[in-house]
Amino acid sequence: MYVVLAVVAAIAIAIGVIGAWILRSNFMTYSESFENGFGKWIVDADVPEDPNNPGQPVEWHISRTSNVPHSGQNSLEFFIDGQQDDGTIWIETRIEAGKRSHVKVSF
Ligand SMILES: [Ca+2]
Repeated sequence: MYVVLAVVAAIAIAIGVIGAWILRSNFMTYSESFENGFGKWIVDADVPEDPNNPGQPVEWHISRTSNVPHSGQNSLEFFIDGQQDDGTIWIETRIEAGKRSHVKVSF
């Protein structure tokens, strides 16, 4: 009886370890605290021309700042002049992913 229970327990543990290994291998966490520049991130924008300054885009920037960091000493400040009610600014980076990926972003 004890041998059967031991075998069942060993099989259950093996299934649990293999299952945990498979699930863990499918998850990847990437975080960036911007303590050393922008890390792997690059800045980009799609902004309109400023009608008050023809030929120039509306004022915008994404820069490192020491104001209100979530962690460490630095964070990013996103600014865009919204008076024209248009424009988008962002940071982007490449991530290694499988054929199908579920991405969760938090900030
Ligand atoms: Ca930081």
